Amino acid sequence: MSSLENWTNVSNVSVCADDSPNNITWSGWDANQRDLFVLDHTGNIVLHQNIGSGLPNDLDELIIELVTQISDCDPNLMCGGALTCIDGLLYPTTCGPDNCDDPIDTCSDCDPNLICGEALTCVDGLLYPTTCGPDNCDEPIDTCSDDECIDGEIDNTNPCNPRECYDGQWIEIIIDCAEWFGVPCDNGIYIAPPEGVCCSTCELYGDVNNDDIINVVDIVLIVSFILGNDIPEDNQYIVSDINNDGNLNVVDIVMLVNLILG
Ligand SMILES: [Ca+2]
Ligand SMILES: [Ca+2]
Repeated sequence: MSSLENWTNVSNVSVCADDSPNNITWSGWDANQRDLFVLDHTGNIVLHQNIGSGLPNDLDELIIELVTQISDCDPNLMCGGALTCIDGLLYPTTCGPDNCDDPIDTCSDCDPNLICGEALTCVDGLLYPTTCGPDNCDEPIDTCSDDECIDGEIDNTNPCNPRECYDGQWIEIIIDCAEWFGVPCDNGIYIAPPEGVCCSTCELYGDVNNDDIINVVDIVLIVSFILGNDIPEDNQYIVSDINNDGNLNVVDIVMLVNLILG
């Protein structure tokens, strides 16, 4: 081959020459004069085009794409021989993909032998049955939201188990209600709490206006319920039905009068 300078414009560009008369590459690649070949970094031909009428418009993009395909791994790294799990892929050395190793299997980073607490734990939107979460190879049992909060915030969604935010974490507040501990409601009945309140309240039979006193005001109210002049609230009906027979009538008035007279 002579006059290679003609091809490199007397610069230091690398050139490979196809020895004549065999021209093995020329023949093997089915080349013609002014054919452009582009190879990727593994030697595969990715473009073969005659450029007698100019370079292809997308040549820049093709070259950039090919460059990004070149891995930055180093096959000469010194690596241990241990199987290594990285991003769900199993590699034969401790270097993993940094050593240009190809993965030999899929894998999991978790360790089923970890010692974990039993609390439900939210990790990345998934709920796990132990404090280790996925590190323990636990399968998620539900979705969840990572529970962060602002200090001082109150969550009263469950009034019997309200939560207050302290140090960015929800702290549960334990509510104890008298009824749950068998505290008797003498001469009265536990009335279910309104929405947003945990504990039932002990209300006296006959104390229709719930002022802790049984007197003529309560009699007037019961009479007005019986006559239909007023409609009792649910809890008023319960404490007005003094004999607890499900009806409001003169019997309840008589009993209330007896309660007042002692
Ligand atoms: Ca009263
Ligand atoms: Ca009654």
